[in-house]
Amino acid sequence: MASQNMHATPPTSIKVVVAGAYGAGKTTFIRSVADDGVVSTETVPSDDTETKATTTVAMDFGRFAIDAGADTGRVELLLFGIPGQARFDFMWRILAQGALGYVLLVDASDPETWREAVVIDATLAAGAGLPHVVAVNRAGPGTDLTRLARVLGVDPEVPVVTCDPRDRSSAIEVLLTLFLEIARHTSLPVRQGEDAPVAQTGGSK
Ligand SMILES: Nc1nc2c(ncn2[C@@H]2O[C@H](COP(=O)(O)OP(=O)(O)OP(=O)(O)O)[C@@H](O)[C@H]2O)c(=O)[nH]1
Ligand SMILES: [Mg+2]
Repeated sequence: MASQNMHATPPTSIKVVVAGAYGAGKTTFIRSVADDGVVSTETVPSDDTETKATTTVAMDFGRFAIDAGADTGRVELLLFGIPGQARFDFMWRILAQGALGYVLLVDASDPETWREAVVIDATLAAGAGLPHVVAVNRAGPGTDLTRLARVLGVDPEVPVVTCDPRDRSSAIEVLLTLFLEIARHTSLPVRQGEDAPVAQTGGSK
């Protein structure tokens, strides 16, 4: 006998990249938001000048499911986090292959990292206008998002939002914004209002 789910829409999987300079919070972001287990490649930095206990040396991986409404159904974002250190920049291009969008995490409190963020942004967008969102963390009362976007050379059409990667609901907001950007650039039918996309597993873990 045929299964009741035989005609259910199969989940759509979309590859997205979580990018940003060294220490921007990429691994933290994916760990906060991933629905189940996360694959990480954390190692103690070999260089004493590094400021964190561990750094990503290859990639992070996690999944995040979205209920995209009646027309599109369930969409699974496959999240690939890049290593921030420039010596692993060959991984940026490898991880970007087949991606439909990316989050660029930018640390508002550390202008020394902004140049690197611009380099990563250019590498991922590759001139093709890949949909993306700029997520600004460690923002303070004096953080001016419009000015920061201008300093980074971000296209005025690209959403720039604040984010705390340690907070699941904050990270979810960023991914839903990215998903709407991807839908806008593709043929995915996504509605606004009551049928707008939401996280499939809720806002907190
Ligand atoms: N206070 C504060 N801490 C933050 C914020 N975002 C990230 N952090 C912290 O900053 C650190 C970032 O570390 P990771 O998540 O390893 O950063 P990463 O971008 O993956 O680093 P690499 O892979 O080494 O490039 C973590 O300890 C986070 O808890 C923020 O908005 N506020
Ligand atoms: Mg990392």
